[in-house]
Amino acid sequence: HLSREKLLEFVQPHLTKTRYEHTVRVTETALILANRFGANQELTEKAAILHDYAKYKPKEDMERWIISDRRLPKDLLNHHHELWHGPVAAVMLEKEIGLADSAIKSAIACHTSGKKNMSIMDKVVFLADYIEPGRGFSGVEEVRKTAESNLDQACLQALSNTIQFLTNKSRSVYPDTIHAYNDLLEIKN
Ligand code: DGI
Ligand code: FE
Ligand code: FE
Ligand code: FE
Repeated sequence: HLSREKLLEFVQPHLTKTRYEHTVRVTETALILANRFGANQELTEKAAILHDYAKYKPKEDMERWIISDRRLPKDLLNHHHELWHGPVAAVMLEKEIGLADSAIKSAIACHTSGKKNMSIMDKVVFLADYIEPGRGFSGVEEVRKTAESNLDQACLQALSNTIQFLTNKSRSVYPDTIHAYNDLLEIKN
């Protein structure tokens, strides 16, 4: 059983100082959201602490994991490597620290793109990563306001902002991002 302190000590050497501070803020934000929307506190805390574990792994290492682990979607290789660190972290942590909990692995894996049928905990970690107090994305203030009362609507706004940001820059949009967006639109309507 790993405590919050032990897990933070574990991830710190894998992150930069600013990324570690982001991780602490994501964890605090995720716990508030978990409490508000009814996700498991202990599992949410672990997923949040570990979510960016693979952020600074060499691209070549992540590529090897995607090629060799049958659970990792191969289509990641056709998209920007920024999308790889979540899915890769989930499988690396399984091997390196015996992370077995599928809810934690799911939240880590989909924290950048989202996906269809996200659990409450998936949404909480995804949204915490987007609205933590250090973020300055355009439109984040509105998402923070929505997150005070509506988890799905806040995730939908975050996804919409991200999709607009990417298309404005003519960058590809990963299919799971679109799937998450369409899925949440359906919940709303
Ligand atoms: O790891 P963090 O910086 O805390 O945040 P993150 O894991 O949400 O990664 C954000 C980056 O990922 C940001 O540069 C936008 C990019 N991104 C998110 N969704 C997509 C995407 N990039 C592409 N190409 N396609 C996506 O669907
Ligand atoms: Fe990330
Ligand atoms: Fe994100
Ligand atoms: Fe993050």
